Amino acid sequence: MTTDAIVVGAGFSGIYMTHKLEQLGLSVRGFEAAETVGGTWFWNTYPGARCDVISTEYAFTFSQDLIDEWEWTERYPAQPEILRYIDFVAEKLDVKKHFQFNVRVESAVWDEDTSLWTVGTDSGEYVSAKYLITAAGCLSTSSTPDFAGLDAFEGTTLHTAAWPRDGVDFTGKRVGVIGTGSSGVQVIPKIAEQAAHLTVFQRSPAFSLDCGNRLLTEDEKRMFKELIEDYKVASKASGGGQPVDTLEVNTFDHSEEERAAVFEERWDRHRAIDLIAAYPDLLSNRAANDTIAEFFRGKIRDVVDDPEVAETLSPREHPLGAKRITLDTNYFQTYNRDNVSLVSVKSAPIEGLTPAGLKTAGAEYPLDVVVFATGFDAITGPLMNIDIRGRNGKTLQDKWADGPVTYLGIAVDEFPNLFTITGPGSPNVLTNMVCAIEQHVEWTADAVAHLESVGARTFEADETAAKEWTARAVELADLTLYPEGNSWYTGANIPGKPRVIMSYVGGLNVFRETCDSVAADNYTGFITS
Ligand code: N01
Repeated sequence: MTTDAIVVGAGFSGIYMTHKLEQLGLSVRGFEAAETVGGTWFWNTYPGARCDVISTEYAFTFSQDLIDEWEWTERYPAQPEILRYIDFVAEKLDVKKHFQFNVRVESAVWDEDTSLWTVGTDSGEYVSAKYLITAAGCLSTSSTPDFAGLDAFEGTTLHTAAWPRDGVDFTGKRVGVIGTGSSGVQVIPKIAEQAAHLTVFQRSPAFSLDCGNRLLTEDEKRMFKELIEDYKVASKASGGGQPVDTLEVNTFDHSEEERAAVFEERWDRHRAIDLIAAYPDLLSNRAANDTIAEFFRGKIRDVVDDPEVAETLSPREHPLGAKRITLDTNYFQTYNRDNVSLVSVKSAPIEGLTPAGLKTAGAEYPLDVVVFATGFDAITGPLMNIDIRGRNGKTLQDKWADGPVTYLGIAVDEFPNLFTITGPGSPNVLTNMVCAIEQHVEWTADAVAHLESVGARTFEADETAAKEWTARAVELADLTLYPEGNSWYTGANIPGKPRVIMSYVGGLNVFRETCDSVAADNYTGFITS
């Protein structure tokens, strides 16, 4: 069977991309591994799962109907509400009909003679298309460390990114949570409320911000809609896809007292970007960063009763923001509970699971349940897990063996007519994802419209353009503190993964202008035939 375009994934990107292709009059087939739309927000149903972007800003802006007809309830939306929103959008755009659900794409092979991609699925179907668009998400391939004894453990193991849909009852259980990133800090307080005892195994402490979540007021909801045009302009002009008021002075232009007042006022805004972007040099000057890092550590000491525990919870290695700042509700307070203990596995790493629990280099912990909050093979994982073969049978795995190389994060040389929405080398996760998705989807739709209008068969990134774009992204990242964080931003969380920043740090606004000028300049850096 042949269709004009195949879309992989039915999260935010997949449903919008499908809508845009349909508007162009193209035939589209979509494949989604889950039973319905939602992407990452379908799978991450662990208790406490909540977005770290304010609800009103974590929504599409391209359609006035969508804006008018949806109302958020909380300032930071919980997973069920976001999933309802994505479902609402998919219904409204009427795109579900293009998707096959419960079907995973396993392979995609480019045919030189026909200039078509043939996609193979786990249901045994093969479908060919002129355009292959991956909307597979940045955080959709979960990662579980390859611990010894995983199979021998007689209790239950869970991963936050593959949570049982009917929930888990921890009452009376001895639970261990491994990982203190965004997922860990959200799930830990919730499990602590139920479990007989919770042991948190922490390798690196997190800089975490109390999200101060609350219901949106009627005024806030009304004002956001009334000022939507201003918001659109401001978010498009911003580097992070969220308007932010960065001061016009650097950190050390302010006295210690002035800085403290700035940080304190922004802490109360409960919005991470307001803190990390308070001064322009916080993410590029380690000494400046140390001032805000120490402010965050002070907040931990204010909350945690036991000074030793507070110190163990205090990040000292990575700069604030080099790993994602986590957003929490009662995270640090949880360590004041009698039924919670913290184990640092930094110097005494986890050796593995035993039939009765977990063993570190220092001790053994009897457990009934082990929760992996150990994150994702991010950004490249979802693409590399598909056997994608471009010209001359070249696999994406080979192509990216030393790290991903893309042009604008959307195209890979030797892989014609492949568009990777929010792929490596685009601003993706360093921005408000929904904004980044809108930009990438709209740019892709315009490119496809152009190709159709000129009757092109193939569209491919030029090798030099891709290499130069990727080198530029690395150069820009090297001017920042991002490379100092051992995180999924750089692939450092996955053993053996090439260590390279996978996001364009130059800002979504600059990126948008670059993409627009590439298009205006007759798609410079692309080879069209
Ligand atoms: O994953 P992570 P996540 N032994 O990679 C630890 C988004 N998200 O699922 O830091 C012991 O951040 C690891 O330790 P270390 C958000 O973008 C958003 O929490 O590598 N520990 C770390 O503590 C986020 O950034 C929201 O030393 C091990 C943890 O596991 C992204 O998803 C909510 C280990 C993994 O943290 C990923 O977050 C949830 C080992 N062998 C997720 N291996 C919101 O919107 C790993 N760890 C709020």
